[in-house]
Amino acid sequence: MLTFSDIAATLSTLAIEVPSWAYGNSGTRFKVFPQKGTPRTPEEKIADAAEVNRLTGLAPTVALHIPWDRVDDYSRLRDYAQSLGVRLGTINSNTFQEEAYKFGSLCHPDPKVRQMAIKHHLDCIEIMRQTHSRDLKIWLADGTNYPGQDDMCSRQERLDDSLAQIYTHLAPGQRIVLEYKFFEPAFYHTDVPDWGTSLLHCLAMGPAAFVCLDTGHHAPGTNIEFIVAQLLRVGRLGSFDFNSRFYADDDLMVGAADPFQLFRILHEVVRGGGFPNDDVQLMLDQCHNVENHIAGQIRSVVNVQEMLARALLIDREELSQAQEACDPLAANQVMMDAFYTDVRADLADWRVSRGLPADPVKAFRDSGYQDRIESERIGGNQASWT
Ligand code: PSV
Ligand code: MN
Repeated sequence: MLTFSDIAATLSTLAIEVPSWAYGNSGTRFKVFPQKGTPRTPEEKIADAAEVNRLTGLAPTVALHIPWDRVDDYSRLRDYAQSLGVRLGTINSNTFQEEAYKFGSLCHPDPKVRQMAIKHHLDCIEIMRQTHSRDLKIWLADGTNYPGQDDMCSRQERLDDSLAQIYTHLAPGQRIVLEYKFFEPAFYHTDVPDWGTSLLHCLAMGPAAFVCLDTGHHAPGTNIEFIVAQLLRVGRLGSFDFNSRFYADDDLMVGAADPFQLFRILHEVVRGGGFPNDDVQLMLDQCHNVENHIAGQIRSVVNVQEMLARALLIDREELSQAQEACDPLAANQVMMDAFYTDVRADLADWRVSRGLPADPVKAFRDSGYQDRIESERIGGNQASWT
């Protein structure tokens, strides 16, 4: 059994990207609950994200969503982020909120709509140049609600063609990460429903295209860690959107619903060379509907850190020996010993040794930051996904 000091150096390289939209108001299709102090501008979202990083040392980059985070001057936004000790990360395109996209975007039957969606992605690539972002993340709401509504195969061909057009505009060092989701908002069929479809399109695009795995986008019971292992094996796991689900795409705090699943996923990430590895971007994709936005983000990055620490504690040599000896009880015991190791006290010490608060959520509550933004952020339009 390894000890915390064996893994501390590796664990210290952990960096989790936070999503700008987590700081805005969110809810369900029934109700969005506004919170006091919610950011009204991309700058205010970045300031909140910087607070998460300041208290945890874990969140050095912020992902933007376009057009939600549209500004006139992206170099200025980049400098602003830098002045707060963070950087701008993945640029997320949005092809799900325009009237024109009612029947799809990159897969739409009408070439004019497809062209509009392609143009949006080219705009995102230009933003990436100015923000110094590496990744363009594409998630498509495309699909159909009824059998026969459109020809599924033709839609794949259109997607192939649209993605190829976008891909050719990537600058050296830039990447596309293609996210999949098995349902919603389309309910009969989705154009990129699973990792296999995403992978096929990535292979067709070229070596700078990777799959994005959102942990909430799978049917109940799916063995997500197998998908992680498989994508790492073929070198095409580009990024994670971490969150938790009980039912569907719930976007709850990662590690909240099933910490053991998160542990198993992170074990495969480590096993497959996905950590430490800058090429696998660990990102949150969450909404905080009933909890404080900033505290919810802090709790989430700490949850990833805790489960990663436990995954790193797995004695891989012992595990391999038990596996090669076909001894399932011993092999499983190695996994469970690591999983049941409480790393919270060691992590508190680790934080203090780096000048960070031992308990980041408590430190946030005591910091007065929330009071300050509640009194300063009066008027204007609070950010919200609706
Ligand atoms: C879609 O459900 C998704 O997971 C995509 O990553 C979007 O960009 C994000 O949620 C925010 O709507
Ligand atoms: Mn996502």
